[in-house]
Amino acid sequence: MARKRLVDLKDLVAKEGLIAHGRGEAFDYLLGEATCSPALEAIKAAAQTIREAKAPVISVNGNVVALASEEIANLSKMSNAKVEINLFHRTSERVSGLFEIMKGVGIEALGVKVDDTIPGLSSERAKCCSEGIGSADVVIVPLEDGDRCQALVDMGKTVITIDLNPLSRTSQTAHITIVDELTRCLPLLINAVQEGVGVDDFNNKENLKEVLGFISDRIKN
Ligand code: PTJ
Repeated sequence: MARKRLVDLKDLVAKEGLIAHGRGEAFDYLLGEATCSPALEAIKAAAQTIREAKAPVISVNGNVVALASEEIANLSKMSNAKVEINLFHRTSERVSGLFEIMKGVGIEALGVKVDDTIPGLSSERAKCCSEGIGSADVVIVPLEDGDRCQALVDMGKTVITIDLNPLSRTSQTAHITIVDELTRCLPLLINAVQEGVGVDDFNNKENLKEVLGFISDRIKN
């Protein structure tokens, strides 16, 4: 299903996005194509952080819109988070196509007219909006690349990511990493925000170790 959505929107998904998707699928097989218990803990921590945020922003790229525009819209509405289109392979056609898809699910996304930059990034992905990522305190960046995640952390943002690879630089750099498939995880995250769940204590490095332990146990058994 997820693959079908990507192929249907192939003009709006970067070629590299299809490669990224394949990488994700490989890790999803290792996870048993199910949400593992460390991911459930990370979802609770993310929900709490999103609820407590003053200016949360969901940063979306081509893959995220293609796979999960409706779920992103629901999360945005549930949490009052703005949605900003922020692309690695930025073209005006891709930005306006993705903007229209988000509009179709009731979201007026930022990112069409950019007036700010993410310091430390040389490429197009540095372009952002001052009323969005530029002034956000919490940024949710699913399927992110490592450099941009690091740059957001360096800006002082609290960064939440969703990434099937627990070893990716993004997973290792974010404050909260949900190691789960995007479309499987978002409904759980939306419920967690709605129900007000949280955690007493969350340590991302320890959580990632637990995910690796989970994968290792699955492979051995
Ligand atoms: O749309 P653009 O131009 O901004 O391009 C976006 C790409 C895909 C190029 C950009 O996000 C990228 O390069 O991503 P990476 O560095 O390949 O990282 C994507 C991460 O997401 C990888 O660690 C994958 O394992 C993971 N991933 C892929 N599909 C999913 C996923 N994680 C969760 N759910 C998925 N469906």
